[in-house]
Amino acid sequence: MSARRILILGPPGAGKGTQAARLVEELGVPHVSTGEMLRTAVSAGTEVGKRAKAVMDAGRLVSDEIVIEIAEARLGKPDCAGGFVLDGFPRTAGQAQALDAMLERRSTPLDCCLALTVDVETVVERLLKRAEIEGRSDDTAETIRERMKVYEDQTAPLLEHYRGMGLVREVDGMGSPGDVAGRIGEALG
Ligand code: B4P
Repeated sequence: MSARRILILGPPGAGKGTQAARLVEELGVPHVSTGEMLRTAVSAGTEVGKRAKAVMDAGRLVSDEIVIEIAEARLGKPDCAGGFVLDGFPRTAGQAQALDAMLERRSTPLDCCLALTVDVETVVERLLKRAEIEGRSDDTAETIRERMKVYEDQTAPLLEHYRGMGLVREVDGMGSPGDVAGRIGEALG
């Protein structure tokens, strides 16, 4: 597996976080999840966390300004020099432009964009199940619908952007996490 700078794109509940956790283990690179970083900020009650909480609970996107700043800071840390798995960033055209510029400045382009495909009903089921287990405040039926809509409107168009760069490898995200991980392994070669 030669790819080391990997982006995982997919709708909420597609398994991005789940697969990213496996990949980082295998590759020995950091897992960069803006969702995790924002949840940590919310729990710690930081200024960013206070601004992000209501937006996240409503299933909407935290502002580009905040997210780009935390992503840039994380990707600039020394442990990202040898690669990273990006999960949940970018989610808007503005974030994608910022990421492109940041990686270009450092001459460290993305190697691959894994696009996880799933059917919406399955994803809603997965997230409702997670709501029972983890009690995440943005996993209610209403918020999940809003997050799906936001994904279709703002994030799905990024696939075309990365397709244009020749980076997209589509992976079927249905089946068990192990099945999906196997397909990702094949896609990465
Ligand atoms: P995220 O944390 O990125 O949340 P997510 O889209 O729901 O994906 P996640 O990675 O958690 O779920 P996964 O698919 O792995 O973002 C949360 C919020 O933060 C956003 O709504 C937004 O408000 C904010 N945010 C984050 N990044 C942002 C950005 N860049 N810009 C603006 N705002 C931002 O897994 C879902 C569930 O399915 C899990 O319970 C898992 O165990 C299960 N699962 C996974 N794979 C499975 C499989 N194959 N079979 C069965 N279950 C499976």
